[in-house]
Amino acid sequence: MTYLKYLIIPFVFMTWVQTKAQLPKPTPLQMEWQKMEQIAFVHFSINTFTDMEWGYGNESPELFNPTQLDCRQWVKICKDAGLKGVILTAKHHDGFCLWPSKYTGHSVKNSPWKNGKGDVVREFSEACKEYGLKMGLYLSPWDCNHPAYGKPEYNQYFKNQLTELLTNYGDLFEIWFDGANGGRGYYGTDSLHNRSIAADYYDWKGFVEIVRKLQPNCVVHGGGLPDIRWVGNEEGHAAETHWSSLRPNDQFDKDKSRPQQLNTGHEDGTRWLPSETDVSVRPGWYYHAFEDHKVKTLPELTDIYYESVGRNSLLLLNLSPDKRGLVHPIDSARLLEWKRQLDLDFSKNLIDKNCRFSSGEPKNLKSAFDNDFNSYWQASSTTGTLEIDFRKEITCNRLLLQEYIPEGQKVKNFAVDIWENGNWAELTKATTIGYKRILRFLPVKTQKLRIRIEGSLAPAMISTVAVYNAPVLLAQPEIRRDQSGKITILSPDKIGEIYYTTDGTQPTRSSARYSQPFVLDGPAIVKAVICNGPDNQGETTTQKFTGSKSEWKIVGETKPNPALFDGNPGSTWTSKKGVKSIEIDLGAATSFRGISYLPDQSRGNYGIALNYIVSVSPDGNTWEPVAKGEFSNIRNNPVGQTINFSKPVQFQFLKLESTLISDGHPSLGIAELNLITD
Ligand code: FUL
Repeated sequence: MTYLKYLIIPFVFMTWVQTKAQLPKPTPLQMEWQKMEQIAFVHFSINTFTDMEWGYGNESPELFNPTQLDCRQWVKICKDAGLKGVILTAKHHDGFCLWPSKYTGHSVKNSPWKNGKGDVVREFSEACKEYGLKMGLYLSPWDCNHPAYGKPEYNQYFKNQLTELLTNYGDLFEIWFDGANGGRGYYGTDSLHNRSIAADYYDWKGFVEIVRKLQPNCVVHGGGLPDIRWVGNEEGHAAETHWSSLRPNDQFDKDKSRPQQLNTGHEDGTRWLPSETDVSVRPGWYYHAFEDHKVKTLPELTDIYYESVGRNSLLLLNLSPDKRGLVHPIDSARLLEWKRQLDLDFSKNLIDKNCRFSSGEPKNLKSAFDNDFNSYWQASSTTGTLEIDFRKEITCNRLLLQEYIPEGQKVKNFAVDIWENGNWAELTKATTIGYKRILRFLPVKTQKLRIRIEGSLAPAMISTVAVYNAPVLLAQPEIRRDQSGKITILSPDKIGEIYYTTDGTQPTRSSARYSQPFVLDGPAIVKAVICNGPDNQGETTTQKFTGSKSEWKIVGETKPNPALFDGNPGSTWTSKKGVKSIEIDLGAATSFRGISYLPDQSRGNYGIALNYIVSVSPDGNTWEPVAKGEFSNIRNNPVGQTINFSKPVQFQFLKLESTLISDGHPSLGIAELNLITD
């Protein structure tokens, strides 16, 4: 045994010395970027005026005419909301430029705004300077307006524009090259057509060289993934296990999608490529008045914070100024509420000078608790413990940890214990930490707390441990109706009591208290709220239901189909392989003026329709098409879509078909399908 020790110890030591040497580390620029933690996006352009998410490139610059454009208002809101930098869409996929580019007429210079003398990028850069926020720009490589798009010379056009933006507007902290490319566009012609490009079409290397030369302190998003990576979705969450490192492109796992791997990173990654979580405060990236009631709620935005910043990612939160050129008051109020909530959550670190700390490795122990990122405690092996004795009973529901990542990300998994009746009891287990990891749990009372690092790539370096007791933020209830008309109301966190109304009024503690499902078929409106204790009332959920679905049948299917008719966005119906459509027998001639389609909401996003044809029929045999089009950006942002017909129809049969399903999936997936009747 004694001899064995001499063999094992050098072996273990060698293994982690080796691993340590190989661990990827951030550059000082990546480190500075990561410490910003939360930044803003602003999507504002011609799409704001055409009510679109992806323009076609043939929109007239005449349409761009904000009446009260004020970039100072946007930037001030971002600053007040605690966001540290702002990225503006200087040019989106439609090719319209918010600055008077020398290289195209498709810009503000041919718009009525300020008689063509305006420059939004200039006003934006001045506002950023005034409020002390870092400035970033988004420049879309896909350009549906430019005649040369798809030909080699377009790369030069793009470089010219990039040079203009990087030269004339002061320092940039981030440049965003968007990878999206839907193919279709006008490209300076009279007809809508497709231009496909090869995988190596863009001169990413050349683009990045220009950035390095003109703005050496600017990180690059996209563009062959040089500095930072997309988090793999536009819903606002990094995976719980989240590595800031990634393998080279040709070593990605074959059995997992690329977005899934960007969402987790690779434990054995060899490049430091931290993730950025981009998500909009609204369902879309651009302003649409019809989404005013869909601005994310406070609990939703708070979840986004915990699932991005709290999972080792950086949050990029989008604002969508409206046609006036101002952020809508609903959005600005929500952002400020969000800031207030986060300030409350982290208002008091319960680790203070009265606490006592212990560990198997006592050296530099205090450095883990001194709130200084640059000082850290280091474990002596790939496991280790950190123990806090509060010396009085405390109540807590948040644990914040930070690894000293300038030396790489190491922790693979850890557990948290609390002190219960004179013994340690495991509270929770988790995986990675990285730059910042925040665990949320239901409030516990304890006098001691212990962090057990169970495995790491090399001895962990922990620079921050903090413990908080955040006020309980009540989630919004979920209201579902199944095919039989049965309504179920759920409290996602299973905290508090649910109160509801069915007459359109606001529910309060004096409204009906929900205890079990009830039937309410036909057109209906249900509002519900969660209350906890005498003073804590959450936000109201409002759910409108159109006519009854009790007689609906999927043509060709004999079994009832709960997934399509259960009112549960979390379950999805899929068509048979190779069939990219659905026919529904509504049971009787029904009048409606459109339909709504919710694609699969699972992380795999199965069978998303990229385009649609809706047809109606009196008998299921002769069909009349009533709407045809595409769902822009639905793959990255699979939110509910609305299809409005040019006039109301009255028919018994409805067909939704798609000729283009995302990711080459052989079937159409539908989480929910509803008629629009009002
Ligand atoms: C996507 C784009 O297609 C969206 O329109 C939006 O700009 C988002 C941030 O990136 O890829």
